[in-house]
Amino acid sequence: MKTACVLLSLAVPILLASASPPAAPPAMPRPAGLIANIEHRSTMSLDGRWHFIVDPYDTGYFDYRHQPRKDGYFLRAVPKTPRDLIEYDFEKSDTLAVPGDWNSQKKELFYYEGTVWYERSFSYHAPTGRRVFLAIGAANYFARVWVNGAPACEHEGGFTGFNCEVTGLVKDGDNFVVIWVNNQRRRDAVPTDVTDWWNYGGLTRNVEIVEVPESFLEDYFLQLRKGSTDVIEGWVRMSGGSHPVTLRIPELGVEQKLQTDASGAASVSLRAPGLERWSPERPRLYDVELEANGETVRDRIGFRTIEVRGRDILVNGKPVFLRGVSVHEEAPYRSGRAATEKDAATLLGWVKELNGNFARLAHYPHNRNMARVADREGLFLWSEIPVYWTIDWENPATLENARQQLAEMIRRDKNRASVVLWSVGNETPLTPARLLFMTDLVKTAHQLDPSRPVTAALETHYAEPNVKIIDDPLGKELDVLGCNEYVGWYERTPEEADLVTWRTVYDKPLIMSEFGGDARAGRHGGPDERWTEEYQENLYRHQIGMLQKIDFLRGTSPWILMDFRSPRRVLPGVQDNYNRKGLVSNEGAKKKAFFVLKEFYGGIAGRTPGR
Ligand code: GCB
Repeated sequence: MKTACVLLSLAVPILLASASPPAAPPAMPRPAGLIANIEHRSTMSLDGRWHFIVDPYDTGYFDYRHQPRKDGYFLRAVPKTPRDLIEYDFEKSDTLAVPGDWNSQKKELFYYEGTVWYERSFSYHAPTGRRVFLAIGAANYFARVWVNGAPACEHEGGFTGFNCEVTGLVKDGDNFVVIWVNNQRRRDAVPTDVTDWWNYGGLTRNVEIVEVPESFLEDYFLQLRKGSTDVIEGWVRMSGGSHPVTLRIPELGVEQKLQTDASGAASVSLRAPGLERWSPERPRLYDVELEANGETVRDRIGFRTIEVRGRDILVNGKPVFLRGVSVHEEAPYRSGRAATEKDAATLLGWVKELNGNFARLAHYPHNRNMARVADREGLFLWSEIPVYWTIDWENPATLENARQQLAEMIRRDKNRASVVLWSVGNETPLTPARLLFMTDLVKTAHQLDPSRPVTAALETHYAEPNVKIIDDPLGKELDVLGCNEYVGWYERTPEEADLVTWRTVYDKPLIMSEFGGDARAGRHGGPDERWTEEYQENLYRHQIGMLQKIDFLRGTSPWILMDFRSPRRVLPGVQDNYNRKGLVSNEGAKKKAFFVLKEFYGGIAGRTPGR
């Protein structure tokens, strides 16, 4: 893994990974299609305090013969007479904040992996002639949802949102929702059972009720046509049927009337003279309005092109160098899952302070605020699915799961100008089964979004003692090569980076998607002393020297912006369950290497080093 270079008190027991997914109850519907731009629809937030029950044996779901219970906790039953036997009580149970993971909120849940039941009530006026959805931004990892005791939907995948249609389930007055969330790691899941990050469980992102018309604008995709400066093209899709849709961009004087076909689709192609393209230097966003069936959906969209030509990445037709850093969805100053706009602004603010124009969002789709803030601030993003390390490559259900997560990631963020790269995975092994699996994902990404290049963080090896070569056969399928390498940390010394040169068998741009080493903030010593800020600083200096000699290098995203929790990192007094490769500590202290990278990026802003 590490020598790799890549194209690119426990009251509750800790549960071990099980071999197979939890059995589905009968008649649990699949989620409805994701509704685009939920944040600007008519919504009612269900964020706040939710009651929870920790259920390591899944008592609320299965009976003692392991059959799904008809009287499970989802009924939220209350005794009607003193004789009634009901062995749970949400009302009297403790609460957790939503959004938020359970591990960082309750000491006794720090290491917990298993089932937690969430419950909250809400009063509601069920609108007539409207459809109602329950939108869950993310539930890690598996979720089953009931509204007023009736099954609403289930979803697998911890980092993408899903919607359950609850039109017939909600009523006027008091309602309740119960969500079973299970974060048991599984060999056949995506991600699989071993990762280098904390398996934060729970309702980690916003939960809201969304109201839309009977036939509603479900999705749309608007982009600047490649090679053009003012032609916007794409499509809109109604939930079904032929309907008029009006598209307006008032600041550009654009108004286009569309008519969807019987399937609900219409394509868009329009000229918008005077359009100012989005770029990191001038992140111009336009108010876009889409009116359909009495609903006006408002978005803020930036228009730019992204292309790969030979070894160059072109944005708006001009070569760019991506001055970045990798980022985990870890909350600054408090740890746990980041979820808020403020978290996103802090994390991405540090990227800007580094003189960066790019963040690699590792290793899974991050919350929606990241791309919104990046759109506003003028940062490029790499967005990835958790196809990480040793996936169950030969399992068709695992591939289907990965495809679904890829589709959900693309569906939510495809209108964000900041997102310039979709990544289909990280450090995957060189086996035929993996190649088929990953190739399928690359093709799926291209099909779903023909406008953006696809990448992956690959591993590499030495062709000669000091020559690293990028020749992973997956490179053939990718548009941009991602490569992770740890010269000076997992292999060799920082000084030896001076000897290393790089080759590729592909005429494609390379992003060095990871490099780095651990330092405990405030720990000082010589440049040869591991875990010190000086060691990390020295490593960055030598890495930067090596990287600048790679003539096909078009971006860097060292590992990593901020220290993040990982159960793999157990060294007392140093790691204490944190991966310490951050340029910033989990408490927000900037380490010496932060300033080395900042200086480097400041010096190359606007040009491509090594060219
Ligand atoms: C890697 C992985 C990343 C790890 C990192 C490390 O290659 O892609 O997820 O956290 O190395 O620190 O070892």
